Amino acid sequence: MAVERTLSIIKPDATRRNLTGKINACLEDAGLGIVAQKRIRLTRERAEGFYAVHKERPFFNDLCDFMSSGPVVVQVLEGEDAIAKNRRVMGATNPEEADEGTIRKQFAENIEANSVHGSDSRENAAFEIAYFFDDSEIVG
Ligand code: IDP
Ligand code: MG
Repeated sequence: MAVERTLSIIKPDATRRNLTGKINACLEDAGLGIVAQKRIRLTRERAEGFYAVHKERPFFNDLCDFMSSGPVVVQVLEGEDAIAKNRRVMGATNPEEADEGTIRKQFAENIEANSVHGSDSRENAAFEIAYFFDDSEIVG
């Protein structure tokens, strides 16, 4: 296993409920370092660009509305096997199917408002990190 970086987003349902600190604690307790972080409000267009891979999916429009409905916290996580590790800590997309102890099991409201995003591959992690961060903003 290698040290990797992955893009994480704390979604509007979670920032609205003041869950940023609790979610960050889950990430850090799992051994993921938060090496960059900022709270921003996505425009509809920026959300569409981020989720472009999903543009043919039936939930795309609702998802882009949701992701631009309030503040998000975008962050770069770093650690051994960080991409897969973060996906394990997040839990399944649908919180009803998520394992006990995962972020989505503990905090998600539903399959759309599911509190966190995490990159699913090295290729997507590289694209998604560059979508929000300059190299100079990432301090490992
Ligand atoms: P992931 O976030 O677990 O990787 P994806 O399939 O990549 O799941 O979907 C991206 C996001 O789109 C999900 O996190 C969720 O917010 C939303 N989403 C996925 N599937 C559905 C659905 O069936 N209905 C509504 N929203 C969905
Ligand atoms: Mg995904």
